[in-house]
Amino acid sequence: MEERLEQLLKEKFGRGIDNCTKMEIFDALMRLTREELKGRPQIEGKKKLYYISAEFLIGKLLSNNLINLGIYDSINEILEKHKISLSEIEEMELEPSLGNGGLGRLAACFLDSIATLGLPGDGVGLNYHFGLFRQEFFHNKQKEVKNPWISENSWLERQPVSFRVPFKHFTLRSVLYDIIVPGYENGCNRLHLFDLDTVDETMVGNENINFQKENIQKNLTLFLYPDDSDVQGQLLRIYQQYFMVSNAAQLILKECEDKGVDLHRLNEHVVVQINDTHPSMVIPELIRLLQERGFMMDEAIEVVEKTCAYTNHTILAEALEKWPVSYLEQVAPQLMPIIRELDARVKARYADEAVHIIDKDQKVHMAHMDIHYGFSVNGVAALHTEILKRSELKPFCDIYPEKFNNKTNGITFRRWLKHCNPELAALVEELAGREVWKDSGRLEELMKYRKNKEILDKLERIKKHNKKKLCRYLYETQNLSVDPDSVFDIQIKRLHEYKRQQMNALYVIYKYLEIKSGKRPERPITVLFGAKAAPAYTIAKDIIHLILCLQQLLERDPEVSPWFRVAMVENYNVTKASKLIPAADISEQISLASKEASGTGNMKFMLNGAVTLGTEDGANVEIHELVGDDNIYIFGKKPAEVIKLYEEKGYRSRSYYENDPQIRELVDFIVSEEVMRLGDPICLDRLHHELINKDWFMTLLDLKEYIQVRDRMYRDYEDRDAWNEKALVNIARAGFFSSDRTIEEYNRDIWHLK
Ligand code: 26Q
Repeated sequence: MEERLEQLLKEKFGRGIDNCTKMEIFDALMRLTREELKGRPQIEGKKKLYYISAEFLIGKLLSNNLINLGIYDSINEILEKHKISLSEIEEMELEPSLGNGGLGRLAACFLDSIATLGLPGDGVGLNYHFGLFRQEFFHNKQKEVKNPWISENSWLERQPVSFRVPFKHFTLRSVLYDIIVPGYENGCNRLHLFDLDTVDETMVGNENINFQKENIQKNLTLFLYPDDSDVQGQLLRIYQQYFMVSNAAQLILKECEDKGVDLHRLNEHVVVQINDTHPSMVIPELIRLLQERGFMMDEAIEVVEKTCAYTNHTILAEALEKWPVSYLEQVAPQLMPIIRELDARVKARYADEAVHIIDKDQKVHMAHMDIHYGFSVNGVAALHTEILKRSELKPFCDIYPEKFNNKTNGITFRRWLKHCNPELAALVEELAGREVWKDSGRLEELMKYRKNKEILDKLERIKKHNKKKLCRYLYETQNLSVDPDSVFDIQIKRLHEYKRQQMNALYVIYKYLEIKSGKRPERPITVLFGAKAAPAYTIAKDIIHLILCLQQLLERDPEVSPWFRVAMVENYNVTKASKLIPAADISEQISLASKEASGTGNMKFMLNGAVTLGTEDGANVEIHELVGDDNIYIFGKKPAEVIKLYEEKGYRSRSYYENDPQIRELVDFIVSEEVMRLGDPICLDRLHHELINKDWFMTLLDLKEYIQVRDRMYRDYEDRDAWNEKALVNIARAGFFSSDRTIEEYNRDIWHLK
C-alpha cells in the first residue's frame, strides 16, 4: 500500500510523501482508493433494488471508503510514520452538496447498509452542480451562496450511458455519473447520478443563487430544491423530477433488457423504492415506457404495481406534494393520459374524494398515486406509522391494510461512531468486540459496565477530549471561544417551526435573564445550533436572526459570557455534524409531538453518549422505551393531546402570552431594546408577532415544562457518575438504531432480495 502511494505521488508530482502538500497526498489517496474500489466485486443477484431519491446526503467519502474497504488503519499508520494526520488530509475533500436533511442522510445510510449486507441495490438521483446553497452569516442573517462541490478530484465517474428525456417543448439528453458505494468489508453497489449534457454553470453569478428559471436546458441540474415560491420555480421542480424518474426508469429497463429479463416479470427482477413523493412520477413513466414496448395498459399497470414501494417521511400537510394538472401538461404531457387513467380506475371504485389522485381542483396528489399503485407504504418510526394509519392516511389504510408497514429509521454506525468518534469506537470495540460493526446488538455488552467506575470515567474523558477538539475547530473556523468544561447542549437540524428552535431560543433568553438577576448556573453552559433555513421561509430565517443576535448579546456581556454562551455554526452539514455530535452532552429533540416523523440526529447523539431532552415524538418514543425513564428527559404534551388540539382548534398562543407573566417576559425580550439594537427590527417584530398571534407549532404550550426539565437536567449533570451511567446506557441500547437492522427489515418485508 505504501509503495503504491509513493508511486502515485512520484508519477504525478515528482516527489515523495515527505515533500508533498496535503492536497497532493489527498489527491494520491483518492486515486489509490478508487483503484481499490474498482478491484472489489459488484454485488449481484436475481433481483435488484433501485432506491430513487431527490437527495443523497453522502458526506465526505474518503475516510468512509477507507473504513469500508478495511484499509483505514494501514493508511493511517503509513501517514503517521510520516507525521501526517489523516484527519487533516480528509479535510481537503469537498462535501458533496446533494441533500438537505434527514431524508437525504437516511438514503446515504441506507446505501451503506445495503452494500454492507451484500444486497444488490443502487441509488438513483440527480447530480446537482451547486446542490443545496451554502450558508453564510452576514449582519446576523443567513445569506445563501452557491455551493460548487464538483472538482477534478471528486468520486464521480462518467459512464457511457445516456438517455433522451422528452418534454413538451424539447428533448434533453442525460449523462450518467456513478459513485461507487462499498459495503463495510463487502462488495460494491452504485449511486447513479444523472446530469444534463447541456448544463451551464455560468447561469449563476458569484455572490448569490439567482438564475433564469426558464432556461431549463441549461439549469435543470444546477440546484437542489430551487426556490419554488413562484410558478417558474414550481415548474422547474417538475422538470427536475421528471428528468430524474425518466432516467431512472430507462436505466431500469435497459439493465433488464441487457440481462434478457422478460419485462412481464419485471417485479421478479426489480424493486423500486420511492423516497417520499419526489420520485412518484416513476410510476406513470414506467407504465409509459412499457406501453412503448408493446404492453397493454392493464398489463403495464399490473406489473408496475408489483414493483414500486413508497416511503412517507412527513405528516405536514404542506409537504405532501400536489401538482396542478396544468403544470404537468406543460412539462410532460405524455404522462397525463396515464395519470388520468390511473385516477379513473380509482374513481370507478371509490367515491370518497379523499383517496382520489386528481382532486376537484385539478391537482394531482403524488402520495395517493404511490399508495394505489405501489405494493407497500411505510412510515419511518412506530409513532409516525401509527399516525399515518389512524389519521393522515386512514382512508387508504381502510382500503389496503396489508400495504401499510413500519420501518423505524436507522443510521450507519460505521460513519456515526467508528469514523466520527474514534476514541469511543475503540472503547466500544474493546468492550463489545470488533464484530460490533456488523452486529450492532453487541453494544448491549456495555450494560455490564454501568456501575464500573473505571469505564464511566473513561467515557467522561472521551467526551472531554471530543469537546476540546470541537472547541479548537470552532475557534479556527468561526473564531468562536467555547469553554470545554461547560455542558454542551446541542440542537442541529434543518430550521423549521415544528422542530421548535424558537423554543430553545426562548430558553436562552430565560437563562440570560436569570444570570443577569444574579442566579448563576452551577457550571457554564454552551448552547450550539446548526441549521439552514429554506431561502423563501421567512419565519425560519427570522429565527436564525434571533439566535445570532442572542449569540452576540451574550458574547458581549462580561457578566454572562463566562457562564453562558450560544453559538450557531455556519453552514451546518454532514462534516460539521460529525464534529458536533461526539462532543454533545445534551441532545435537543424538541419538536411538537406528532410532527417529527422520526428524526435520525436523535439516534446519532444517543450512540455517541449524549442524553436526549425531547418530546414524545418520532423515534424519541422508541429511544425512551429502550433506555427507560431514568436515561432520557421527556417533556411536553403527548401526540394525542396535540392532535386533539388541532382538531378542536383549541390552541391560542395569545392566551398563554397574556396570562403568564414569565412567558410574556421571554417573548417580549425578542423586541427588547437590547436585542433590537443588534438586529433588524422588521425581522424581530415579525417573529414576536408570529409567536403571539399564530404559533402554529405551539411553542408556548410546552415552554414552561421545557424550562423546568432542562434546568433539572443541568442539575443532574453535576452528579458525574450518575450522568456517565446515563450516557453508557444510551450507547449500550442504541444497537436497534443501526441502519443494518432497518435494511434487514426492508428486505424481509418489502424487497425480498437474495
Ligand atoms: C415538498 C414539496 C415541494 C417540494 C419539496 C418538498 C419537500 C422537500 C424535502 C418535502 C420534504 C423534504 C424533506 C423531508 C425530510 O427530510 N424529512 C425527514 O425525513 C427523515 C428521514 O425519514 C426523518 O427522520 C425526519 O423526521 C423527517 O423530517
